[in-house]
Amino acid sequence: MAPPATPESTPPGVAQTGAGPRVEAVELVRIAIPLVAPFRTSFGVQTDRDVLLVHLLGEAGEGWGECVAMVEPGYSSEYTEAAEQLIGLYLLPRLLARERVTAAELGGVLASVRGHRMAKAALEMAWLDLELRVAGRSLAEYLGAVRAEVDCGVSVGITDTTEELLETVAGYLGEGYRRIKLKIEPGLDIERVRAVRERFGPEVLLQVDANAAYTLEDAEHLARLDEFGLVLIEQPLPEEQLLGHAKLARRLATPICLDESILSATVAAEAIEMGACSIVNIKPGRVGGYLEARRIHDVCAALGVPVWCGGMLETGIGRAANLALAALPGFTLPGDTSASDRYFHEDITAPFVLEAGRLRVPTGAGLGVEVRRDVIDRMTTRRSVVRPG
Ligand code: NPQ
Ligand code: MG
Repeated sequence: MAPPATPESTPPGVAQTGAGPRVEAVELVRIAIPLVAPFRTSFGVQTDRDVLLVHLLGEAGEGWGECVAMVEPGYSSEYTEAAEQLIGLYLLPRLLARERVTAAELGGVLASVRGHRMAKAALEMAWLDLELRVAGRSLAEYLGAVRAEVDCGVSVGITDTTEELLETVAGYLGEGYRRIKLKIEPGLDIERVRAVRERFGPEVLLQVDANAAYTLEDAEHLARLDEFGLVLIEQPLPEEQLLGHAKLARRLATPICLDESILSATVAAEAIEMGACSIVNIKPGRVGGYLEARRIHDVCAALGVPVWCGGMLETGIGRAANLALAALPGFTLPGDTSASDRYFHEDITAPFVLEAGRLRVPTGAGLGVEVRRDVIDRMTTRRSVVRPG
C-alpha cells in the first residue's frame, strides 16, 4: 500500500476523498505518425506528428490520454519533449503520492505547478478515460453532451499557389465538410480569401486563422477581409495582446475569435468583457483539460458567446474526446474536428469517418475508442514506465 500523503504533497483545498482509480503504472509512449500532406501555418510546416501518449494501468482497467503539444514551441511555448519531462519530473510524483485521485481532483493536485496546460491535460484525459471506463460511462455523457453527432469543419494549410488552394478546398467541400478555415499570414491572405469566395460562392461558411502573425498596425489591411463575409478571424495578434484584440475588434466588421490567448475560463471571461473577442475556440489541451474546457463553454454560454472545438492534429484518442466536448449545447459553430483521414493514412484507433459532413460522438465507456496497440508499437519512438513509490 502507498504511504498516506504527507502534508507537503497535499496542496491546500484538495481533500483526499479516497475515491478515484488506483494507478499502478503509467506508461509514456512517444509515437511518430506521418501526415498525409505537409501542414503549413504562419509558424511553420509540419510533415509528421510527434505525439506523447499517456497510458494508465490501474487495478480496475486502463486509460489513455494524448498530449497536444507539438514537437517545437511554434504554436505556444509548450512542446512534446518538455511535456514528457514535466510529467515525469513534477506531475506524476504529485499524483502518484496519493493512493487515489479522481479526474476532478487532478487540477487541484497539480495547481502548484504553473502553466504547462497541455501536459496536465494529457494526464487528465487518461484519468477521465480510466475512471469513466470503470464506471461504465461515456465522456460525452459525463460532460453533458446533447448531440449524437457534430458538424465538422476543416483547417486548410497555407499552399504554395492559389490554384493549389482552390483544388484543396474543392476536395474538402466534395467530401462534405461544412466549414472551411484557411490558414493565413501577411501577404497570403486577402487575395487567397477572395479567390476562394469567388470560386465557391457566398454560401460556404468560411473563416481564417492567422496564428498570431499580425500586429495592430495591420488593422487597415485586415479590414480588407470584411467584404468577404467571413464567419470569423482567429487569433490575428499575439497571445498576450488582449487589449490589442479589443482595439482591432473596433476596426473590423469580421468577428474576432481567440485561440492561443484563451488559457482558462478566467481569461475567456476577461477577454469577452473587454471586447477582445466575440467567439471562442476551445481546445482542451491548451486550457489544461476537458474540465476547464467545459468551464469555458459554460462561461461563454452564460455570456451568449458562441464556441467551437479547435483541433491539434489529434490521433483517434484526442479526436474522440474532442467530439464528446463538441456535442455540448454551446458548440454552435462547426469545429476543426475533421475526419481522421484529413491528417493520417493510418490512425491508432478505428478512424473517424465523415458522414454527411458530420462525425459521430463515441458512446462507449470512457473515451469510447479501442486503441490499436500493434499500430502504436510500430510507430513508437520512445517508451518509459513510471510506478508509484
Ligand atoms: C490552430 N490547428 O487552430 C491549430 C494549429 C496547429 C487544425 O488549424 C502539428 C500539431 C501541427 C499541431 C499545426 C489547426 C499543427 C498543430 C497547426 C496545430 O491554430
Ligand atoms: Mg488557431
